[in-house]
Amino acid sequence: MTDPLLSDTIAAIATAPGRGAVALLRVSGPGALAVLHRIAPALAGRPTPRTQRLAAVRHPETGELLDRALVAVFSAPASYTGQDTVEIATHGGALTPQLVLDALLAAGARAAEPGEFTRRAYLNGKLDLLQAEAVLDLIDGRSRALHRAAVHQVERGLSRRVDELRGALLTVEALLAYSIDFPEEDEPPVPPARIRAAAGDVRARIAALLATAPEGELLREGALTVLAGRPNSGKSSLFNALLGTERAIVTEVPGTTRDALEATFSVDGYPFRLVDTAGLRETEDRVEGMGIEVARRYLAAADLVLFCSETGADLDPDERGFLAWMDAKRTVLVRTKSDTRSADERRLDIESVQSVHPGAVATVSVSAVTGDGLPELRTRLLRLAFGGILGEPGEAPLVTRERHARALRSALAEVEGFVDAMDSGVPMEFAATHLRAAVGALEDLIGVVSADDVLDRVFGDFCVGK
Ligand SMILES: Nc1nc2c(ncn2[C@@H]2O[C@H](COP(=O)(O)OP(=O)(O)OP(=O)(O)O)[C@@H](O)[C@H]2O)c(=O)[nH]1
Ligand SMILES: [Mg+2]
Repeated sequence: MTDPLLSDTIAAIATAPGRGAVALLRVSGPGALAVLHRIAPALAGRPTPRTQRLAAVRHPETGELLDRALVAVFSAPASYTGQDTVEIATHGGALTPQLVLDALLAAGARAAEPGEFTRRAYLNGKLDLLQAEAVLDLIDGRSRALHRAAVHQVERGLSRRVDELRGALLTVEALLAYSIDFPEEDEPPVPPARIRAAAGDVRARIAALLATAPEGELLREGALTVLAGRPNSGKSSLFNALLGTERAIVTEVPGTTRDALEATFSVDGYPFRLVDTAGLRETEDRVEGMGIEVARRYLAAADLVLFCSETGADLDPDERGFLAWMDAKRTVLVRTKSDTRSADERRLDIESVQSVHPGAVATVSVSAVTGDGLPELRTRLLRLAFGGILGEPGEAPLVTRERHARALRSALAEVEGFVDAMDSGVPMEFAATHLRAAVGALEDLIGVVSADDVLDRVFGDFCVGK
Protein backbone atom coordinates (compact mmCIF):
# COMPACT_ATOMS: atom_id res chain seq x y z
CA MET A 1 0.00 0.00 0.00
CA THR A 2 1.24 3.49 -0.71
CA ASP A 3 2.30 5.48 2.30
CA PRO A 4 -0.18 8.38 2.76
CA LEU A 5 2.83 10.64 3.17
CA LEU A 6 3.78 9.90 -0.44
CA SER A 7 0.47 10.27 -2.15
CA ASP A 8 0.20 14.03 -2.65
CA THR A 9 2.41 16.25 -4.74
CA ILE A 10 4.72 18.66 -2.96
CA ALA A 11 6.56 21.75 -4.15
CA ALA A 12 9.20 24.06 -2.71
CA ILE A 13 11.94 26.49 -3.58
CA ALA A 14 15.14 24.47 -3.05
CA THR A 15 17.66 27.31 -3.21
CA ALA A 16 18.33 29.80 -0.41
CA PRO A 17 16.36 33.05 -0.48
CA GLY A 18 18.11 36.24 -1.56
CA ARG A 19 19.63 37.80 -4.63
CA GLY A 20 21.12 35.26 -7.05
CA ALA A 21 21.32 34.40 -10.72
CA VAL A 22 19.23 31.25 -10.58
CA ALA A 23 16.74 29.63 -8.22
CA LEU A 24 15.62 26.01 -8.27
CA LEU A 25 12.10 24.83 -7.54
CA ARG A 26 11.24 21.20 -7.02
CA VAL A 27 8.01 19.30 -7.39
CA SER A 28 7.63 15.66 -6.33
CA GLY A 29 4.69 13.27 -6.32
CA PRO A 30 2.29 11.39 -8.55
CA GLY A 31 0.83 14.65 -9.84
CA ALA A 32 4.14 16.37 -10.61
CA LEU A 33 3.68 16.24 -14.39
CA ALA A 34 0.06 17.40 -14.24
CA VAL A 35 1.12 20.37 -12.13
CA LEU A 36 3.90 21.14 -14.60
CA HIS A 37 1.50 21.09 -17.55
CA ARG A 38 -0.78 23.57 -15.84
CA ILE A 39 2.00 26.13 -15.38
CA ALA A 40 3.90 25.34 -18.60
CA PRO A 41 1.24 24.28 -21.14
CA ALA A 42 3.84 24.35 -23.94
CA LEU A 43 5.40 21.23 -22.37
CA ALA A 44 2.24 19.18 -22.88
CA GLY A 45 2.76 15.48 -23.44
CA ARG A 46 5.50 13.66 -21.59
CA PRO A 47 8.75 15.59 -21.92
CA THR A 48 11.88 13.51 -22.37
CA PRO A 49 13.13 12.76 -18.86
CA ARG A 50 16.47 14.15 -17.70
CA THR A 51 16.57 16.73 -20.49
CA GLN A 52 16.29 20.43 -19.81
CA ARG A 53 13.75 22.38 -21.86
CA LEU A 54 13.21 26.12 -21.91
CA ALA A 55 9.56 26.92 -21.28
CA ALA A 56 7.29 29.86 -20.53
CA VAL A 57 5.96 29.59 -16.99
CA ARG A 58 2.48 31.03 -16.42
CA HIS A 59 0.07 31.34 -13.55
CA PRO A 60 -2.49 28.57 -14.13
CA GLU A 61 -5.50 30.80 -13.41
CA THR A 62 -4.56 34.20 -14.85
CA GLY A 63 -2.25 32.97 -17.60
CA GLU A 64 0.22 35.70 -16.68
CA LEU A 65 3.76 35.06 -17.88
CA LEU A 66 5.99 34.78 -14.80
CA ASP A 67 9.36 33.75 -16.22
CA ARG A 68 11.05 31.65 -18.87
CA ALA A 69 12.61 28.74 -17.04
CA LEU A 70 14.65 25.60 -17.68
CA VAL A 71 12.55 22.58 -16.79
CA ALA A 72 13.75 19.01 -16.26
CA VAL A 73 11.57 15.98 -15.57
CA PHE A 74 12.75 12.89 -13.67
CA SER A 75 10.37 9.95 -13.99
CA ALA A 76 9.71 7.58 -11.09
CA PRO A 77 11.59 5.68 -9.83
CA ALA A 78 14.73 7.27 -11.29
CA SER A 79 14.69 10.47 -9.25
CA TYR A 80 16.00 11.73 -5.91
CA THR A 81 12.69 11.02 -4.16
CA GLY A 82 11.86 7.93 -6.20
CA GLN A 83 8.69 9.70 -7.42
CA ASP A 84 7.94 11.70 -10.57
CA THR A 85 9.90 14.88 -9.99
CA VAL A 86 10.12 18.18 -11.81
CA GLU A 87 12.92 20.70 -11.36
CA ILE A 88 12.39 24.25 -12.54
CA ALA A 89 15.33 26.64 -12.74
CA THR A 90 14.00 30.19 -12.75
CA HIS A 91 15.69 33.55 -12.34
CA GLY A 92 16.73 34.12 -8.73
CA GLY A 93 15.91 36.97 -6.41
CA ALA A 94 13.10 37.73 -4.04
CA LEU A 95 10.11 37.62 -6.36
CA THR A 96 10.38 35.29 -9.35
CA PRO A 97 10.87 32.01 -7.44
CA GLN A 98 8.09 32.89 -5.01
CA LEU A 99 5.66 33.71 -7.87
CA VAL A 100 6.50 30.43 -9.59
CA LEU A 101 5.97 28.57 -6.31
CA ASP A 102 2.58 30.30 -5.92
CA ALA A 103 1.73 29.14 -9.44
CA LEU A 104 2.70 25.55 -8.58
CA LEU A 105 0.50 25.65 -5.49
CA ALA A 106 -2.37 27.10 -7.49
CA ALA A 107 -1.86 24.27 -9.97
CA GLY A 108 -2.48 21.66 -7.27
CA ALA A 109 0.80 21.10 -5.41
CA ARG A 110 1.13 21.40 -1.63
CA ALA A 111 3.94 23.38 0.04
CA ALA A 112 6.59 20.88 1.21
CA GLU A 113 7.59 20.54 4.85
CA PRO A 114 11.28 20.87 5.80
CA GLY A 115 13.18 17.78 4.65
CA GLU A 116 10.14 16.28 2.98
CA PHE A 117 11.89 15.48 -0.31
CA THR A 118 14.62 13.56 1.51
CA ARG A 119 12.03 11.90 3.72
CA ARG A 120 10.31 10.64 0.57
CA ALA A 121 13.67 9.44 -0.75
CA TYR A 122 14.10 7.51 2.49
CA LEU A 123 10.56 6.09 2.44
CA ASN A 124 11.09 4.96 -1.16
CA GLY A 125 14.34 3.20 -0.24
CA LYS A 126 16.54 5.65 -2.16
CA LEU A 127 18.56 6.51 0.94
CA ASP A 128 18.91 4.90 4.34
CA LEU A 129 18.62 6.97 7.49
CA LEU A 130 22.39 7.34 7.91
CA GLN A 131 22.68 8.68 4.37
CA ALA A 132 19.77 11.07 4.93
CA GLU A 133 21.47 12.49 8.02
CA ALA A 134 24.67 12.88 6.04
CA VAL A 135 22.77 14.91 3.42
CA LEU A 136 21.86 17.27 6.25
CA ASP A 137 25.53 17.46 7.28
CA LEU A 138 26.54 18.30 3.70
CA ILE A 139 24.21 21.28 3.86
CA ASP A 140 24.78 22.41 7.44
CA GLY A 141 28.38 21.30 8.01
CA ARG A 142 30.81 24.15 8.58
CA SER A 143 34.07 22.29 8.89
CA ARG A 144 36.02 20.59 6.15
CA ALA A 145 36.40 17.49 8.32
CA LEU A 146 32.64 17.11 8.81
CA HIS A 147 32.15 17.66 5.09
CA ARG A 148 34.59 14.84 4.34
CA ALA A 149 32.81 12.52 6.76
CA ALA A 150 29.43 13.48 5.30
CA VAL A 151 30.48 12.86 1.69
CA HIS A 152 31.80 9.46 2.75
CA GLN A 153 28.57 8.71 4.58
CA VAL A 154 26.30 9.74 1.68
CA GLU A 155 28.30 7.16 -0.29
CA ARG A 156 27.17 4.61 2.34
CA GLY A 157 30.55 4.39 4.12
CA LEU A 158 29.02 4.09 7.58
CA SER A 159 25.95 2.24 6.31
CA ARG A 160 28.15 -0.42 4.74
CA ARG A 161 30.05 -0.86 7.98
CA VAL A 162 26.82 -1.21 9.96
CA ASP A 163 25.48 -3.66 7.33
CA GLU A 164 28.61 -5.77 7.77
CA LEU A 165 28.18 -5.80 11.54
CA ARG A 166 24.54 -6.76 11.14
CA GLY A 167 25.53 -9.54 8.72
CA ALA A 168 28.12 -10.85 11.19
CA LEU A 169 25.48 -10.93 13.95
CA LEU A 170 23.08 -12.80 11.68
CA THR A 171 25.83 -15.38 11.08
CA VAL A 172 26.25 -15.86 14.83
CA GLU A 173 22.47 -16.23 15.10
CA ALA A 174 22.50 -18.87 12.37
CA LEU A 175 25.28 -20.86 14.08
CA LEU A 176 23.33 -20.67 17.29
CA ALA A 177 20.06 -21.74 15.68
CA TYR A 178 21.82 -24.78 14.27
CA SER A 179 23.00 -25.76 17.78
CA ILE A 180 19.55 -25.17 19.24
CA ASP A 181 17.98 -27.39 16.56
CA PHE A 182 20.22 -30.35 17.39
CA PRO A 183 20.28 -30.36 21.20
CA GLU A 184 20.48 -34.14 21.53
CA GLU A 185 23.73 -34.64 19.70
CA ASP A 186 26.65 -35.58 21.90
CA GLU A 187 28.95 -33.42 19.92
CA PRO A 188 27.19 -30.10 19.25
CA PRO A 189 27.26 -29.42 15.49
CA VAL A 190 28.88 -26.05 16.11
CA PRO A 191 31.27 -25.93 19.06
CA PRO A 192 30.16 -23.24 21.54
CA ALA A 193 33.70 -21.87 21.51
CA ARG A 194 33.29 -21.06 17.84
CA ILE A 195 30.03 -19.18 18.43
CA ARG A 196 31.58 -17.35 21.33
CA ALA A 197 34.63 -16.37 19.29
CA ALA A 198 32.42 -15.10 16.44
CA ALA A 199 30.40 -12.99 18.91
CA GLY A 200 33.60 -11.69 20.50
CA ASP A 201 34.82 -10.61 17.08
CA VAL A 202 31.63 -8.63 16.37
CA ARG A 203 31.83 -7.09 19.82
CA ALA A 204 35.35 -5.82 19.11
CA ARG A 205 34.27 -4.39 15.74
CA ILE A 206 31.28 -2.57 17.23
CA ALA A 207 33.50 -1.20 20.01
CA ALA A 208 36.05 0.05 17.46
CA LEU A 209 33.37 1.94 15.54
CA LEU A 210 31.88 3.33 18.74
CA ALA A 211 35.31 4.57 19.79
CA THR A 212 35.15 7.18 17.00
CA ALA A 213 32.00 8.71 18.52
CA PRO A 214 33.36 11.25 21.02
CA GLU A 215 35.60 12.89 18.45
CA GLY A 216 33.19 12.32 15.57
CA GLU A 217 30.49 14.21 17.42
CA LEU A 218 32.90 17.12 17.97
CA LEU A 219 33.09 17.58 14.18
CA ARG A 220 29.63 19.08 14.28
CA GLU A 221 29.95 21.72 17.03
CA GLY A 222 33.72 22.05 17.23
CA ALA A 223 35.91 21.25 20.25
CA LEU A 224 35.11 23.74 23.00
CA THR A 225 38.49 25.26 23.82
CA VAL A 226 38.57 27.62 26.80
CA LEU A 227 41.32 30.12 27.64
CA ALA A 228 41.85 30.43 31.37
CA GLY A 229 44.42 31.90 33.70
CA ARG A 230 45.25 34.88 35.89
CA PRO A 231 44.32 38.38 34.76
CA ASN A 232 46.89 39.84 32.35
CA SER A 233 48.37 36.43 31.53
CA GLY A 234 47.81 37.06 27.80
CA LYS A 235 44.58 35.13 27.17
CA SER A 236 42.89 37.71 24.96
CA SER A 237 46.07 38.26 22.98
CA LEU A 238 46.33 34.52 22.36
CA PHE A 239 42.62 34.42 21.46
CA ASN A 240 43.23 37.07 18.79
CA ALA A 241 46.41 35.40 17.57
CA LEU A 242 44.70 32.02 17.11
CA LEU A 243 41.79 33.63 15.26
CA GLY A 244 44.00 35.90 13.21
CA THR A 245 41.81 38.94 14.01
CA GLU A 246 41.67 41.54 16.77
CA ARG A 247 38.37 40.35 18.23
CA ALA A 248 39.10 40.72 21.96
CA ILE A 249 40.19 43.91 23.71
CA VAL A 250 43.74 43.73 25.00
CA THR A 251 45.19 46.17 27.57
CA GLU A 252 47.91 46.14 30.18
CA VAL A 253 45.22 46.54 32.88
CA PRO A 254 44.51 43.26 34.68
CA GLY A 255 40.80 42.43 34.54
CA THR A 256 40.22 43.74 31.00
CA THR A 257 38.05 40.85 29.85
CA ARG A 258 34.77 40.71 31.76
CA ASP A 259 32.49 38.54 29.69
CA ALA A 260 33.16 35.34 27.78
CA LEU A 261 33.84 35.87 24.09
CA GLU A 262 33.37 33.02 21.65
CA ALA A 263 34.61 32.47 18.09
CA THR A 264 35.31 29.57 15.77
CA PHE A 265 38.49 28.59 13.99
CA SER A 266 39.82 25.44 12.45
CA VAL A 267 43.09 23.54 12.30
CA ASP A 268 43.56 21.48 9.13
CA GLY A 269 39.79 21.59 8.63
CA TYR A 270 38.96 20.36 12.14
CA PRO A 271 36.62 22.74 13.99
CA PHE A 272 37.23 24.48 17.31
CA ARG A 273 35.10 26.87 19.36
CA LEU A 274 37.49 29.17 21.17
CA VAL A 275 36.35 31.03 24.29
CA ASP A 276 38.18 33.93 25.92
CA THR A 277 37.24 34.42 29.56
CA ALA A 278 37.74 36.80 32.45
CA GLY A 279 41.01 36.17 34.33
CA LEU A 280 40.54 34.00 37.41
CA ARG A 281 41.08 35.82 40.74
CA GLU A 282 39.24 36.87 43.88
CA THR A 283 37.55 40.17 43.17
CA GLU A 284 35.25 42.72 44.79
CA ASP A 285 34.11 43.99 41.40
CA ARG A 286 30.64 42.55 40.78
CA VAL A 287 30.82 42.64 36.99
CA GLU A 288 34.22 40.99 36.89
CA GLY A 289 33.06 38.48 39.48
CA MET A 290 30.18 37.52 37.22
CA GLY A 291 32.58 37.13 34.30
CA ILE A 292 34.67 34.77 36.43
CA GLU A 293 31.53 32.76 37.21
CA VAL A 294 30.90 32.44 33.45
CA ALA A 295 34.52 31.35 32.99
CA ARG A 296 34.07 28.58 35.55
CA ARG A 297 30.96 27.34 33.79
CA TYR A 298 32.79 27.23 30.46
CA LEU A 299 35.64 25.39 32.11
CA ALA A 300 33.26 22.73 33.36
CA ALA A 301 31.97 22.16 29.82
CA ALA A 302 35.34 22.51 28.05
CA ASP A 303 36.75 19.84 25.79
CA LEU A 304 40.15 21.54 26.04
CA VAL A 305 41.61 24.18 28.33
CA LEU A 306 44.48 26.50 27.48
CA PHE A 307 45.80 27.56 30.84
CA CYS A 308 47.87 30.72 30.34
CA SER A 309 50.73 32.01 32.47
CA GLU A 310 53.70 34.19 31.62
CA THR A 311 56.99 32.68 30.54
CA GLY A 312 59.47 32.93 33.40
CA ALA A 313 56.86 33.43 36.13
CA ASP A 314 56.62 30.84 38.87
CA LEU A 315 53.25 29.14 39.19
CA ASP A 316 51.64 30.22 42.44
CA PRO A 317 49.79 27.75 44.69
CA ASP A 318 46.40 28.65 43.16
CA GLU A 319 47.66 28.00 39.65
CA ARG A 320 49.22 24.71 40.71
CA GLY A 321 46.01 23.77 42.43
CA PHE A 322 44.07 24.58 39.27
CA LEU A 323 46.37 22.44 37.13
CA ALA A 324 46.21 19.56 39.55
CA TRP A 325 42.42 19.78 39.42
CA MET A 326 42.23 19.92 35.60
CA ASP A 327 42.13 16.77 33.55
CA ALA A 328 45.64 16.45 32.11
CA LYS A 329 44.35 14.89 28.89
CA ARG A 330 42.52 18.05 27.97
CA THR A 331 44.75 20.77 29.35
CA VAL A 332 47.61 22.63 27.73
CA LEU A 333 49.78 24.80 29.94
CA VAL A 334 50.60 27.78 27.73
CA ARG A 335 53.59 29.90 28.70
CA THR A 336 52.77 33.27 27.10
CA LYS A 337 54.77 36.33 26.01
CA SER A 338 57.75 34.16 25.07
CA ASP A 339 59.20 37.07 23.05
CA THR A 340 60.12 38.78 26.32
CA ARG A 341 62.68 36.05 27.09
CA SER A 342 65.74 34.66 25.35
CA ALA A 343 65.70 31.24 23.69
CA ASP A 344 67.71 29.77 26.59
CA GLU A 345 65.35 31.23 29.17
CA ARG A 346 62.38 29.81 27.28
CA ARG A 347 63.88 26.33 27.20
CA LEU A 348 64.74 26.44 30.92
CA ASP A 349 61.26 27.74 31.66
CA ILE A 350 59.58 24.83 29.86
CA GLU A 351 61.89 22.37 31.62
CA SER A 352 61.13 23.83 35.03
CA VAL A 353 57.31 23.83 34.61
CA GLN A 354 57.46 20.32 33.22
CA SER A 355 59.37 19.19 36.29
CA VAL A 356 56.48 20.52 38.39
CA HIS A 357 53.99 18.56 36.27
CA PRO A 358 55.97 15.62 34.96
CA GLY A 359 54.12 14.25 31.96
CA ALA A 360 50.78 15.48 33.24
CA VAL A 361 50.01 18.54 31.19
CA ALA A 362 51.29 19.46 27.75
CA THR A 363 53.40 22.62 27.85
CA VAL A 364 53.90 25.05 24.97
CA SER A 365 55.55 28.44 24.93
CA VAL A 366 53.99 31.07 22.64
CA SER A 367 54.15 34.70 21.72
CA ALA A 368 51.08 36.50 20.48
CA VAL A 369 53.39 39.26 19.25
CA THR A 370 55.80 37.24 17.10
CA GLY A 371 53.59 34.19 16.48
CA ASP A 372 56.31 31.98 17.93
CA GLY A 373 54.95 28.62 19.15
CA LEU A 374 51.52 29.06 17.57
CA PRO A 375 51.96 26.29 14.97
CA GLU A 376 53.03 23.91 17.73
CA LEU A 377 50.04 24.93 19.86
CA ARG A 378 47.66 24.35 16.93
CA THR A 379 49.11 20.89 16.30
CA ARG A 380 48.75 20.08 20.00
CA LEU A 381 45.11 21.16 19.99
CA LEU A 382 44.43 19.08 16.92
CA ARG A 383 45.96 15.96 18.47
CA LEU A 384 44.28 16.43 21.82
CA ALA A 385 40.81 17.02 20.38
CA PHE A 386 40.83 14.80 17.29
CA GLY A 387 43.87 12.52 17.66
CA GLY A 388 41.77 9.36 17.47
CA ILE A 389 40.22 10.16 14.10
CA LEU A 390 42.90 12.24 12.39
CA GLY A 391 43.22 11.42 8.74
CA GLU A 392 40.40 8.90 8.95
CA PRO A 393 37.31 10.56 7.47
CA GLY A 394 38.50 9.87 3.94
CA GLU A 395 38.60 6.12 4.36
CA ALA A 396 37.06 4.97 7.63
CA PRO A 397 33.45 5.52 8.68
CA LEU A 398 32.92 7.80 11.65
CA VAL A 399 30.16 7.98 14.20
CA THR A 400 29.14 11.63 14.14
CA ARG A 401 25.83 11.75 16.00
CA GLU A 402 24.56 10.90 19.44
CA ARG A 403 21.81 8.84 17.77
CA HIS A 404 24.47 6.61 16.20
CA ALA A 405 26.43 6.30 19.42
CA ARG A 406 23.30 5.36 21.37
CA ALA A 407 22.35 2.60 18.93
CA LEU A 408 25.90 1.21 18.87
CA ARG A 409 26.15 1.30 22.66
CA SER A 410 22.95 -0.66 22.92
CA ALA A 411 24.11 -3.19 20.29
CA LEU A 412 27.41 -3.54 22.15
CA ALA A 413 25.68 -4.10 25.50
CA GLU A 414 23.49 -6.80 23.95
CA VAL A 415 26.43 -8.63 22.35
CA GLU A 416 28.23 -8.48 25.71
CA GLY A 417 25.05 -9.78 27.35
CA PHE A 418 25.09 -12.67 24.87
CA VAL A 419 28.73 -13.55 25.56
CA ASP A 420 28.13 -13.38 29.33
CA ALA A 421 25.03 -15.55 28.99
CA MET A 422 27.01 -18.17 27.05
CA ASP A 423 29.83 -18.10 29.58
CA SER A 424 27.47 -18.60 32.49
CA GLY A 425 25.66 -21.52 30.87
CA VAL A 426 22.33 -19.78 30.23
CA PRO A 427 20.30 -21.92 27.77
CA MET A 428 21.05 -20.98 24.18
CA GLU A 429 17.44 -20.01 23.44
CA PHE A 430 17.58 -17.31 26.10
CA ALA A 431 21.05 -16.12 25.19
CA ALA A 432 19.77 -15.72 21.63
CA THR A 433 17.38 -12.90 22.64
CA HIS A 434 20.43 -10.69 23.19
CA LEU A 435 21.55 -11.26 19.62
CA ARG A 436 18.10 -10.38 18.29
CA ALA A 437 18.15 -7.15 20.30
CA ALA A 438 21.63 -6.29 18.99
CA VAL A 439 20.48 -6.83 15.39
CA GLY A 440 17.45 -4.63 16.15
CA ALA A 441 19.65 -1.80 17.42
CA LEU A 442 21.73 -1.85 14.22
CA GLU A 443 18.60 -1.93 12.08
CA ASP A 444 17.28 1.14 13.90
CA LEU A 445 20.54 2.85 13.10
CA ILE A 446 20.25 2.29 9.34
CA GLY A 447 16.52 2.88 9.55
CA VAL A 448 15.34 -0.49 8.24
CA VAL A 449 12.02 0.27 9.90
CA SER A 450 11.72 3.54 11.76
CA ALA A 451 9.03 5.00 13.91
CA ASP A 452 7.51 8.29 12.75
CA ASP A 453 8.87 10.21 15.73
CA VAL A 454 12.43 9.18 14.84
CA LEU A 455 11.83 10.35 11.29
CA ASP A 456 10.27 13.60 12.49
CA ARG A 457 13.38 14.27 14.54
CA VAL A 458 15.79 13.47 11.71
CA PHE A 459 13.95 15.33 8.94
CA GLY A 460 12.64 18.21 11.06
CA ASP A 461 16.15 19.72 11.04
CA PHE A 462 16.24 19.98 7.26
CA CYS A 463 15.51 23.09 5.26
CA VAL A 464 12.46 23.30 3.04
CA GLY A 465 13.15 22.08 -0.49
CA LYS A 466 15.62 19.34 0.52
N1 LIG B 1 55.37 41.15 24.71
C1 LIG B 1 54.20 40.54 24.76
N2 LIG B 1 53.15 41.09 25.44
C2 LIG B 1 51.98 40.43 25.46
C3 LIG B 1 51.81 39.19 24.80
N3 LIG B 1 50.54 38.77 25.00
C4 LIG B 1 49.95 39.72 25.77
N4 LIG B 1 50.80 40.72 26.05
C5 LIG B 1 50.53 41.92 26.86
O1 LIG B 1 50.05 41.51 28.12
C6 LIG B 1 48.99 42.38 28.57
C7 LIG B 1 47.75 41.57 28.92
O2 LIG B 1 47.29 40.96 27.74
P1 LIG B 1 45.80 40.42 27.61
O3 LIG B 1 45.78 39.59 26.36
O4 LIG B 1 44.83 41.53 27.73
O5 LIG B 1 45.71 39.50 28.88
P2 LIG B 1 44.42 38.76 29.50
O6 LIG B 1 44.89 37.50 30.10
O7 LIG B 1 43.36 38.68 28.47
O8 LIG B 1 44.00 39.76 30.65
P3 LIG B 1 42.56 39.94 31.37
O9 LIG B 1 41.54 40.09 30.31
O10 LIG B 1 42.75 41.17 32.14
O11 LIG B 1 42.37 38.75 32.22
C8 LIG B 1 48.79 43.39 27.44
O12 LIG B 1 49.50 44.55 27.74
C9 LIG B 1 49.39 42.70 26.23
O13 LIG B 1 49.87 43.60 25.27
C10 LIG B 1 52.93 38.65 24.08
O14 LIG B 1 52.87 37.55 23.46
N5 LIG B 1 54.09 39.35 24.09
MG1 LIG C 1 41.46 39.37 28.47
